[in-house]
Amino acid sequence: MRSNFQHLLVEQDGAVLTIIMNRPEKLNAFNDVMLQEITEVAEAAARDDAIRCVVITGAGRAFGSGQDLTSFAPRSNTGSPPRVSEHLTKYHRLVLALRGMPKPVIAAVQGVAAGISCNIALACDLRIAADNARFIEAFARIGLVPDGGGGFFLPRLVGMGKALEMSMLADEVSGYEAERIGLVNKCVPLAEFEATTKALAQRLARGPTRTYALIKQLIYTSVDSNLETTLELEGELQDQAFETADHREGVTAFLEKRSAQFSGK
Ligand code: LHQ
Repeated sequence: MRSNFQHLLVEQDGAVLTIIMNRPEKLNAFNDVMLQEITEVAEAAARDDAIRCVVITGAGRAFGSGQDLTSFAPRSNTGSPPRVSEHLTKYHRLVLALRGMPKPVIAAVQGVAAGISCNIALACDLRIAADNARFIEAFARIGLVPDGGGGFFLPRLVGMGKALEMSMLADEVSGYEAERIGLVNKCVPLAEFEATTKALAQRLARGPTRTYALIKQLIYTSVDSNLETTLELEGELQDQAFETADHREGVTAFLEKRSAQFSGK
């Protein structure tokens, strides 16, 4: 994986890869270069067995402020409107890379997460917020519908009523409120944010990585499926999990009354 990026900082600490969106003067708004770079890194991380957990976060005082509105603006004069749906397919590639990543992905959100940046956080498996976090489904403020998978993730995380409220009113949701409604897994004081994120990422990176990939498949398939189909899938996935070295290690460790040392295999 290359290490030189225009709008990203990428750091590897053991088996944890941290991707830092880095346009702080624009609150990490997505332009084409940053979107292309983060997608490239996410896809490379998915293929790299040495990486067992991915963290996505923002530089400076924000997670991200959504699409850079200076680089993708509506045309006010005559002429054909910009094909926003074509532009969105680039975001969809990132969303699919995060959901399909065969290892855990954490969004670490401090400061504002607005518009499509908020929804990229929702595409991750787990979310940690600092107590200065501000989640804004800002789309309706500029006459748009939630994109970047927001229409899918929001009602599944917070229920239909809150999803409609957040999308229509586009009001800020604080970190602690986000924790209360299930939008994030945990909100912590800003002073503890980095250490909490690191501890969770390192813990996940020591876990049974292949099984985590199967868990993602099971949970994400189930929300769009019925009980019978999910039970069938559960059997197929458990067959695979049962064959992993980490399953054998987990059982052996239990029987030997010691902690399991998972290899991710
Ligand atoms: C920005 C941005 C930004 C450029 C702050 N762009 N510069 C849409 C269209 C097309 C295709 C694809 O999909 C989308 C999806 C979307 O993401 S739609 C939603 C787009 N985002 C927004 O509508 C949010 C716009 N930003 C804001 O409302 C505020 O900046 C928030 C609430 C995020 C933060 O407010 P403050 O903390 O008060 O910061 P600020 O407004 O002072 O921003 C700091 C700087 O960042 C400022 O630049 P300046 O040169 O004046 O210091 C802003 O202009 C710039 N910035 N967001 N999206």
